[in-house]
Amino acid sequence: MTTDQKEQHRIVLLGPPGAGKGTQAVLISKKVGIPHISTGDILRNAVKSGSALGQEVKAVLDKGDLVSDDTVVKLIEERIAEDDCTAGFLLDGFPRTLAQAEALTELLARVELPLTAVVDVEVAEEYLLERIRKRGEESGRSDDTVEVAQNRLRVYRELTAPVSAYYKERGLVTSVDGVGSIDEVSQRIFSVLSGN
Ligand code: B4P
Repeated sequence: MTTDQKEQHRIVLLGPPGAGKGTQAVLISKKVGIPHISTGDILRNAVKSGSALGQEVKAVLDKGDLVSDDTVVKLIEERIAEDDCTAGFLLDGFPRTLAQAEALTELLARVELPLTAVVDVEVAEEYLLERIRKRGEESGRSDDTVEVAQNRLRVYRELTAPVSAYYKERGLVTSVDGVGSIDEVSQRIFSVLSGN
C-alpha cells in the first residue's frame, strides 16, 4: 500500500433513522475533504427528477421501507467509480442490509481499497422519533411522519442493526454517542477518525 492510500479515508456512517448521519456526514466530508455519498439523497433526487427510477422508489420511501439491494448497490457502484472518489469517500445510509454490506466488501476488495473506518452513531428511540417529527414539520419530507418513522425504526432493527454486528466481527466499528449538540457529536466523531 502506498503512503497516499494510507492517508485515504473510506468511511461508513451507520445509525438509525434520525441519528444525525446526514447532519454529521456534511461536516465530516468538509473537514476530511472527501465526497459525501448519501443513498437517501440520491434516491430523493431521483424521485424529484421524475426519472423511471424515481417513480419506482417513491412508493418505497413513502412507506419507510428499503429500496431493493440490487438498485442501491448499482447506484453505489457507479458513484464510487467516479473520479472524485479516488482519494476516499464517506458513505451515509449505505449499507443498510447485510447483503449490501457483503456487496460493498466485494466491490472494494476488487479494487483493493478496503474501508478504513465504520462509525456507528447511537441514539435512543425516544430521541429519534422526536427529531424525525420535528424535521417533518420543517422540511415536509413525506417519510417524516410519526407513523412512517415507526416503520423505518422497525426496518432498522430488523435489517440494518445486523450490519453493525457484521463490521464489529471485522474489528472496524467504533460507536459514538449521538446525543448532545451537533457540535459535540462531531467532535466525538472527529476524535475517532483521527485515532485519539
Ligand atoms: P436517509 O436519507 O438515510 O435518512 P435518515 O436515516 O432518516 O436520516 P439521518 O440519520 O441522516 O438523519 P439526519 O442527519 O437528517 O434515508 C431515507 C430513506 O431512503 C430510507 O428510509 C430508505 O427508504 C431509503 N434508503 C436510503 N438508503 C438506503 C439503502 N442503502 N438501501 C435501501 N433503501 C435506502 O437527522 C435527523 C434530524 O435530527 C434532522 O432534523 C437534524 O436536524 C436533527 N439532528 C441531527 N443531529 C442532531 C443532534 N445532535 N441533536 C438534535 N437534533 C439533531
